This record gives sequence, C-alpha cells and structure tokens, in this order.
Amino acid sequence: MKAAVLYERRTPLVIDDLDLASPGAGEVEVRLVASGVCHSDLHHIQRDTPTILPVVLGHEGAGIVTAVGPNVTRVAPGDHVIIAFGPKCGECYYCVRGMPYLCTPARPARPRLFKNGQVINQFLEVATYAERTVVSEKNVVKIRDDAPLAVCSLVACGVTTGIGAVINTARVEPGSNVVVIGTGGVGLNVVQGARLAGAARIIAVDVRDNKLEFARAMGATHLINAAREDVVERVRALTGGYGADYAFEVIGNPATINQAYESIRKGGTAVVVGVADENAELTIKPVWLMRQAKTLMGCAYGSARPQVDFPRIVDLYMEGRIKLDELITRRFGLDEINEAFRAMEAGEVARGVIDLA
Ligand code: COD
Ligand code: ZN
Ligand code: ZN
Repeated sequence: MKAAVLYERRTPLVIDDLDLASPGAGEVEVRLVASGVCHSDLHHIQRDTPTILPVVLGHEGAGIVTAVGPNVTRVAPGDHVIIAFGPKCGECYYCVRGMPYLCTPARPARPRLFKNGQVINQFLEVATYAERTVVSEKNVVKIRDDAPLAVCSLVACGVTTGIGAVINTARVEPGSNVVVIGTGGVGLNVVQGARLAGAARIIAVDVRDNKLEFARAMGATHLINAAREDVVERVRALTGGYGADYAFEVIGNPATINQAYESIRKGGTAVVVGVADENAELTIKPVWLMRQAKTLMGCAYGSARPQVDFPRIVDLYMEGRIKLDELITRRFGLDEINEAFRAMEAGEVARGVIDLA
C-alpha cells in the first residue's frame, strides 16, 4: 500500500510501500478517496513538534469502508465515511462530557503501519496521505452516499474547524461584526461560518490579495490587506469606532493574536484557532481583561463532535447553504504531495486536495 512518509523533518515526504495491519477489534479499514492538505501537516514537517517520526501525515480524509474487524457496529463495508482525527475514545473525562476534541485516552492506538517490520506512526491516529488506512471505528463518521466524497474530505478538518469555531466555540449571534485574521483553508471556513451565523459585517484580513478574493467569494463583506493597512484602525473605522464583536485568529502567531484581541470592542471575544509554535508566548495586558471585559478563547477542532457535526455540515453543503467546491483550488496525485505543500506555502491555493482513488 502506498503512503507518503515523513522520515526526517524539513525533508520531502517519501512515497513508500507500507504494510497495513488488518482491522482488529473495533477497527475499520478505509480506502481513502481524497485527503486535503492542511497547514498543520506542514507544521510537523517544518517544526520540531511532539509527533514521533517516521510518520504518515494527513488528517483531512474521506473514503469508503472496505473491511471491519470484530465488534464493529457503527459502519459496514461500502459505507461512505469522513475520518475524524485524533483519539476519540468515548470514555475519558472529556469524551463523556461531550468534548471529544480534548479526548485524553487511557491507551494510545496500537501500531497499524509497518515498513519491513518497523513501526510507522499514524499522524493523529488516522494517517490519510495513503491509499488505505486502518482506524478505530470511533474515528469514522458515516455520511450520506450521494455526497461527493473528495469534496467532503475537507469536512474532516478545515471546514469543521472553521465553521465550528463560529457556531460551537464562539456561538456568534446574528447581526454580529466579525473579523477573521488569516483567510487560508481554515480561515475561509470561519468566514463562511460567520455568514451562516448571520453576521452583519465579515471583515477578512490577510497579507495576500488572492486569499482576500477567496474570502470575498466565501462571504466576506470587507477586506483588509495587513501588509498595506493598519488592521486595528480599519476594523475600528468599519465598526463605528468600537471594534468587532468577535475576532478569529487563524494563523497561530502571537502578533496576529494580539491584533485579534485589539480588534474587538469592550466585552468582545477573540478566538484563537491557529496553532502556534510550541515555544511561542503571548503577552496581553491583564488589566484590559478586567477594564475592557474582553474574552480570549482557545478553540480546538472547532469544538466539534464529529458524529453530530460532520453529517450536519454535509447536509448544509448538499442544500447549497455552504460552499465546499470553491475551496478546492488544485488537485494533486499522491506522488505530487511535495508540490502540494509547496503550493500551499507559496499561498497559491485556498485548499489543495490529494486524490487517492
Ligand atoms: N496577517 C494576516 N494573514 C496572514 C499573516 C499575517 N501576519 N501571516 C499569514 N497569513 C495568512 C496566509 O496568507 C494564509 O492565507 C493564512 O494566513 C494561513 O492559511 P493556510 O491555508 O496556510 O493555513 P490553514 O488555513 O490550512 O491552517 C490554519 C492554521 C495555521 C491555523 C492551522 O494550524 C489549523 O488548521 N489550525 C486549526 C486548529 C486545530 O484544531 N488544528 C487541528 C489540526 S488542523
Ligand atoms: Zn488541519
Ligand atoms: Zn476520550
């Protein structure tokens, strides 16, 4: 089975032939149809993160169940599924409280990928830059089979993270003024989440004009190029001098997190969606938290419950209420995966998708 393996950081992924375990108890095998290219995958190539190498990256995948192990009840061969990344044990402190995005399982998943007997790790327990994968049945979400699977792969991360940040995490009210800083693959979905929530002004901020044009297509009402304009000043000018009700930071950079915090009005909410460097630190004047009664929130995986949210998001797409096709700028073969990362880094694409079937 072919997969893209990261053997060494800051080197290209290697398309390699790997052995995949048969699904054990509670596990399913999925033939992947497509996997989106998310910036978080690139972080693990470029940065020193806790992820152990060698690893097959990819966490935005969808496909068709091809085999199930003993005691699998949620899905059967032939089912169309979107794969939810990260552990989803269903039993830990967080899972039982409805926060599977914070799942802290008692045991890690067993190794399922091998090269000549050597274990190859599965990124976030899913490893979707591969022709097939074996995952826990708790990581697959069955969806309607009339929805195009390749497009639905984006629901596994970017779409759910972005829309979820607005709907689940911040619970933006209709009529709100919303700022989105960083309109890449995830940020564009914060933009369309804000539109879905009925936001009045949706102010998109990026350093690239092509990204801002993507944001306009997803529903942004105002565009700010941070390379040329003062973001905080423009946001204030667009919101009657007050600042926005909500600001979402979708880059993972302390400077833009500060910008989000400064862009909100008194009593407003800034939501950090971006993943910062492991060692990055943030400086905020605590006196503002009190005097200006501002809220600074974190958000993991759009605070989503994939078993509930994925089918809902797919329905919204099938009813024409959200856009997914427009997010995909370019498609690549698995053997073009390093080119897909280059295109993302160069800012050429909204989302790139790896076709696997
Ligand atoms: N000001 C404005 N815009 C900027 C700046 C800046 N200083 N620097 C970069 N940008 C823009 C870029 O031009 C680009 O358009 C955008 O920010 C980043 O977009 P992408 O497409 O490169 O990255 P995404 O959208 O795929 O990834 C977004 C995160 C980097 C936030 C990513 O880490 C993420 O998905 N976080 C979600 C948190 C989460 O739950 N992660 C779990 C797995 S993803
Ligand atoms: Zn992601
Ligand atoms: Zn759990």
